[in-house]
Amino acid sequence: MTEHASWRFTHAVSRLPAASIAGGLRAAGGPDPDHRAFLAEHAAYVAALKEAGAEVTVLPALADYPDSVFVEDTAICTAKTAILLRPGAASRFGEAGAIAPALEGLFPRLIRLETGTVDGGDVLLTDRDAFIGLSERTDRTGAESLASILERLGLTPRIVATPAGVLHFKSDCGLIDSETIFATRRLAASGCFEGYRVIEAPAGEEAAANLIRFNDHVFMRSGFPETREKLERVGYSVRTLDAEEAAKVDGGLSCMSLRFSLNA
Ligand code: CIR
Repeated sequence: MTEHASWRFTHAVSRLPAASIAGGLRAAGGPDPDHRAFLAEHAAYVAALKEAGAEVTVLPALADYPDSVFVEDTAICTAKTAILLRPGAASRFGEAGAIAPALEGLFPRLIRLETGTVDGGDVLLTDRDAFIGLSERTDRTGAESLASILERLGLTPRIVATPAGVLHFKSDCGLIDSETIFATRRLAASGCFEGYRVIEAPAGEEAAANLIRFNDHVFMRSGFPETREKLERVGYSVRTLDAEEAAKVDGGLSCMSLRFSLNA
């Protein structure tokens, strides 16, 4: 990919949370998200991306798919090409087909993953590499199939492990610039980020690891002061966003958008 292509973006796609989000998947039980509060969080999220320079397409809510607000899991977006994935949870598989028309309208080319399962939350793109985390949602067949597509698009695939008990690879990490990844200690300790500078999430603030870099800012969840301080100390411009409702159904900031550049 071109320089800074993994965090210099012109566009984003998101989807409004449906009232059915109360039935969203979650590993550990816990309370349902409040739909009204989720809508407010989502509106603030979209506004922040717009402020950071994105043209944002906000798709309508899909009542039939409780987790469909988490659009990241349906596709991988690179310059000029979107790859439609095969989400690993049965209740989410149809979300990819549902988002296809919107992506077809934006991208000159749409490629469909043909085999296995992959959730976009398991894929971290840098300017040169594509980390694909094997997880409960992303199987080896899907990972290898996606790897060969991404290789043809000029990225070096690195199929890696997601720590046990962690939903997605990117639940535990996020890109903060072309050479730097923010990650939990448990993920960083696996050595998977060899060749990159890794900034570790402070102990107790692992839930802040799912952050996103969008143009000039790093967006992270509010409520993690040590993380914020750590990132600001090394010079990043940090913006915090509430994601309490998303977190009730195991979502974070990266999951609520597809981010890409159509000018590359
Ligand atoms: C799920 O379990 O699939 C949703 N409740 C949460 C998905 C979060 N997506 C992401 O981290 N990319």
